[in-house]
Amino acid sequence: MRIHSVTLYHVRMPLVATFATSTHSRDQRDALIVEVRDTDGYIGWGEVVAGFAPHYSPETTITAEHVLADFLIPALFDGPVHHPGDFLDRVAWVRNHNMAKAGLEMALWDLYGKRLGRSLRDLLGGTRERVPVGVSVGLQESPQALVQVVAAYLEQGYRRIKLKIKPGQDVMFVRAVREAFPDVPLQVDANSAYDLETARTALRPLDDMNLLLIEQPLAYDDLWDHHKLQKEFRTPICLDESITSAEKARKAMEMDAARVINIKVGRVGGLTEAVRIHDLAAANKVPVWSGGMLETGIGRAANLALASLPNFRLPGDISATDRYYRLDITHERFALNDDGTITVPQGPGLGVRVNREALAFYTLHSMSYYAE
Ligand code: NPQ
Ligand code: MG
Repeated sequence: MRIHSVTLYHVRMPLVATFATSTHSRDQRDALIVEVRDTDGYIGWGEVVAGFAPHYSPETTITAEHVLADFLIPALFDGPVHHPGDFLDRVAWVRNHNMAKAGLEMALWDLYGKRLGRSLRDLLGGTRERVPVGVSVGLQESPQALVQVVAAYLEQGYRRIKLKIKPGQDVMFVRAVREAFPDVPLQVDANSAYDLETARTALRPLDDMNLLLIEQPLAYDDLWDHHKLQKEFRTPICLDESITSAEKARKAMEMDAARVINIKVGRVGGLTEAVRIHDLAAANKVPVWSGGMLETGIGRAANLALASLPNFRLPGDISATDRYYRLDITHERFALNDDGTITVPQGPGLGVRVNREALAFYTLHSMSYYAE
């Protein structure tokens, strides 16, 4: 593939409902959409999931735009790309900025698949046609309010519920949901809101609530204290923020700091690295599942393709489009099947078509870059 040009669109999309985690609360989603065009006229799309502010990870929409414009896109223009993985090798010298790398790599995968007439799912080695999904429920005012929100999602057909927690809004809230729905598959995510001392005492009662896992209770870059916490809990500790590469995943598994791994394409620097983590976890008998970053239809399609791989053994945070957006930037909208799954797109590449009118409607600014 010879790349002709790249266009970056900074979009800001209103969310259907405010989403609150231990770190912050948002009612709109910023993202950077990447359009890659090759010299034969094929187009590929990608999504950079970094947010407006660096609450979840160090990157933001604007740092990603900077790193793409000044380093990653010039490297892409440096020569032909035979495979999306080639491009990542060429920019391995760029430290971190995983979400920026992943957004451009995703566009190259889409382009690569369209050129070959093959779906991303097939290219990645996916085996399933539909994948089990769940919903991530933001922090609510009271345990009663939370139970009502959960009831509504169960009504819609979600078969697994993830509750956000933080100090002061944890045990009472989770217990209320567990008592209202004794059999529902349930898990919690603290987004790094505790330190080891507070976690081992405050979260203690959660160990008796039959949870699938406790996600990232401690610092966003920690492994060791998660290892120490796991020794005191029967419930599996799952890492999200801390796993930024296959190397980190290896170390976490070696020290028993992650009995489950949440895989996010952006956080780990692309689909190639995500598959590497999947394979490594499979070899260690550690189940993985697909996290979510409130993606548009582009990133959502990529998550579905990835989650069709065999070691994705827990439902993903890949909800239906209408859980987040009234109008998306893809013509395709993803909906829940009756069995609590979402169907993986089958068309070439990501298998979605961008709605250029919607994209323009949400775009704050865009910039095009051309190969020499
Ligand atoms: C997580 N996602 O697993 C992330 C956190 C996250 C679906 O729970 C705006 C506001 C964007 C909050 C992206 C889910 C966000 C956000 C991701 C939270 O930790
Ligand atoms: Mg998380």
